[in-house]
Amino acid sequence: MPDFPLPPPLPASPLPDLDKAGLLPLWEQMLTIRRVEEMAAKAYTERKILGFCHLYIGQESVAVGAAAACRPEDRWVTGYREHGQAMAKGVPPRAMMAELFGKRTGAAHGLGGSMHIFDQSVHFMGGYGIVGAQCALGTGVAWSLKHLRTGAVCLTWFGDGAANQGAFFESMCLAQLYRLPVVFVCENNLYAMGTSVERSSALTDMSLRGLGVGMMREQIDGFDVENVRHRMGAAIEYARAGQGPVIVEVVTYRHRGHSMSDPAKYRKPGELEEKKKSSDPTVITELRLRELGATEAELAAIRERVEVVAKDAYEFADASPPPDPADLYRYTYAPART
Ligand SMILES: Cc1ncc(C[n+]2csc(CCOP(=O)(O)OP(=O)(O)O)c2C)c(N)n1
Ligand SMILES: [Mg+2]
Repeated sequence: MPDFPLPPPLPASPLPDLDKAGLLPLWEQMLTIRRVEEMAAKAYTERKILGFCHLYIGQESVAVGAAAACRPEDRWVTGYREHGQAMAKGVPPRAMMAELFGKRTGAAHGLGGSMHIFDQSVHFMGGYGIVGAQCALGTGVAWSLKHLRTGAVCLTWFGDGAANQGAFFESMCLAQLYRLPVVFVCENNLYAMGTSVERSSALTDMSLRGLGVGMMREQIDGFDVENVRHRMGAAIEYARAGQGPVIVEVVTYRHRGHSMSDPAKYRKPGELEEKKKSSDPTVITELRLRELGATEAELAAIRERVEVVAKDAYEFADASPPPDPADLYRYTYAPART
């Protein structure tokens, strides 16, 4: 045992359990993310989306569960696998897809692309491609939230691979020292590109890294959206109360390759099929909804709505104009405050 005081466990969830009416919208959000990304994959193979494109399919319950535990004014800062997080935080599917297409109507005016979705109106503060760097950005955002006395919390998202980066460790040190309102959310999807977590880390529960600075921590199951909502709720409200940061490791799994150009041959034989069967978050929530009394007609109506939204996003993006070259440098710096 370490010879320093271990932080106590995180408190119980401050949120009530969801009934059918509460859970249906979360299922709809997860399906929307899934279908919009499947349309993005189609657009990628049609060469309508160029460059990098990292899909979130399989991890939808994490972003949706976290969003259900947040307030609108809470900030999110994340990496490049952020399409699902952006939509969960409130970026409209049209603006998301148009950004992937590099169109003027995109969330970042078509100048950012897949890895740089950004929408200040819903406090989604990006989308960054440098692995681990977003941890420092999120810590800075939390510093500002604290000093402006906003009562908001910053969720700083990263992966199991990013949890080996120096910027992440430095961010934890400062966040704990200054008791910043930040929740570090490590989505452990078991791989960093083609390297499995066992091959890259001696400790595979990344939340344990928080103990080195005395940070509150927890490892949670990320496949059940209700569980994510409850445990993220506990972490977020702890940070919001000014008690200091929390690190949560959410165990999850990505169904697709690292990016669209990865055939994902590094998985163990049968692993993907087994995970899809046992822990697809959309299926887990569908089963729960049936237990809660959701009817076939209710579920079918949601599926139909989702289909319309995903197709509409694709068509909107396809029909949108490209950015105006005159705007190339327009968003490089924030407008000066007067
Ligand atoms: C500083 C830096 N080093 C390396 C890379 C190349 N790279 C891109 S993604 C990635 C793996 C990150 O994996 P993880 O943090 O687990 O996130 P996931 O892709 O699983 O969501 C690497 C090494 C990078 N973008 N930035
Ligand atoms: Mg990973």
